Amino acid sequence: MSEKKTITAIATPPGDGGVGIIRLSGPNAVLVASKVVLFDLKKGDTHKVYFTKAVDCNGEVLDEVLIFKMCSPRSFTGEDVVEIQCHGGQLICKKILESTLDAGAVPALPGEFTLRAFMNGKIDLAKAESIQMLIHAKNSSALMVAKNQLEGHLSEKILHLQEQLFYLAAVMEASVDYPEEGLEFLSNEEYLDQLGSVIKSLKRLRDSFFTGSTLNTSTKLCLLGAPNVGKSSLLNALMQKERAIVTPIAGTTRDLIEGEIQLFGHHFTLIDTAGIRQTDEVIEQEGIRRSLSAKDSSDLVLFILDGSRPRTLIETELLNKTDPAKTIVVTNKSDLMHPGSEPKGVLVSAKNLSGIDLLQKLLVDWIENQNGKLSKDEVILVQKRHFEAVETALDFLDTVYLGLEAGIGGELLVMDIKAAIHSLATIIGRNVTEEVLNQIFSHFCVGK
Ligand SMILES: Nc1nc2c(ncn2[C@@H]2O[C@H](COP(=O)(O)OP(=O)(O)OP(=O)(O)O)[C@@H](O)[C@H]2O)c(=O)[nH]1
Ligand SMILES: [Mg+2]
Repeated sequence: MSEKKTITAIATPPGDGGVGIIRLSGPNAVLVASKVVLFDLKKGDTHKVYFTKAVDCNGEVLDEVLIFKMCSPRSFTGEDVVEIQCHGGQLICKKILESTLDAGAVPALPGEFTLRAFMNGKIDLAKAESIQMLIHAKNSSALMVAKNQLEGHLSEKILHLQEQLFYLAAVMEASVDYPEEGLEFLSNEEYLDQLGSVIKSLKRLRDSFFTGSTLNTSTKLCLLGAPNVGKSSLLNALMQKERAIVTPIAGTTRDLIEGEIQLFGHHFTLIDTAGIRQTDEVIEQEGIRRSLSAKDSSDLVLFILDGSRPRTLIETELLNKTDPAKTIVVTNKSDLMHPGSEPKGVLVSAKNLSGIDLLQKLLVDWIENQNGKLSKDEVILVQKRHFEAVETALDFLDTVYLGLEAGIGGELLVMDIKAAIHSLATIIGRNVTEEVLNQIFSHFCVGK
């Protein structure tokens, strides 16, 4: 990824919308943009917006646009940046993009704008990664953690731990350099005490990765039950659209049907399944096999009973086999309640939508109980790369701790402290190889 060239990309997502943004960054951003609009941007002020028209390489007008110039270093990338805001049609964005290419810019690679921001010292690596997380956050907890990371909380924590380790390394080195002075800068106990506290903080951070790694995932929610109980109707009610076919015929759904919903900041993947019953029909048998497999691979099961009739033996058996920790029982068709139906769990009617809000609340409560509520400025590890760096640092520091306990001199241990500092530095982007950088930024979208 060359830093000399001026890069260009559509920064807004594909699809039609109110506005589309074409973003340029690099030494010739202003020059290129001036060729693409009917306005001499070189004469325009920095951080000001101008209204003009975009043209193609033949001078043909493409659209009315707003153009925004941000001169280096006061821009996201630290380079000269120009953003062209046009109307948000896919085709018009593409035409203006082509025009910037004709005028001398080159297409940006995925994540290249953020890579440049990192290279130019505008953001550290942990912050760059948080931008990616922010864009792809599936729920409010993931969004909150990404925001904390973007604000630099993780970087600050790492820097603080590094400072403590630098101090210990410096004192150890000083004791080695001036042994004849007989100076004891820190007693062995003090070393152990200070190192122990760094190790404890790092272990807490490492352990947070379990929460962090599952934070941005969608919860797989399987709708299970006998045929005709209203699984597909409930899926449609939760999705607020006619996603699955609903008929009065038992055995309507044959295959798994998925749909995505967001509930109070939590993302769910709903899976409608074929109703479970004894059958000789081959297609239905396969459908039921898939239903049971979906049940096993889901995070949570909505076990649906039919309130308009008594429960069957098969239903009772199946219910007894479900794990109560990952099951919410729902009695549907509450509008047709049968006196012998033994309603269980939450009562809903997919038909008149009663009880759906209560069910939604139970789903959200279940997730929040699983994750544990994150406090507002909680620093947790989300990226595997960060987790591995902390693990490596801990390995070195554990060696140092054991060494100190065994009475080994600081001169033999200082190298391990430095190795731990080095490993932590990779989180914020010092000492990372180009290969690692390319790996990180290749996951970004073009235009970011
Ligand atoms: N009165 C009433 N009817 C309902 C309710 N929910 C579903 N139904 C009806 O019950 C029948 C079966 O509904 P589906 O949603 O197809 O049931 P299913 O569990 O997906 O059935 P299979 O796909 O065959 O396993 C349809 O006629 C629905 O209109 C409800 O809450 N009240
Ligand atoms: Mg169905």
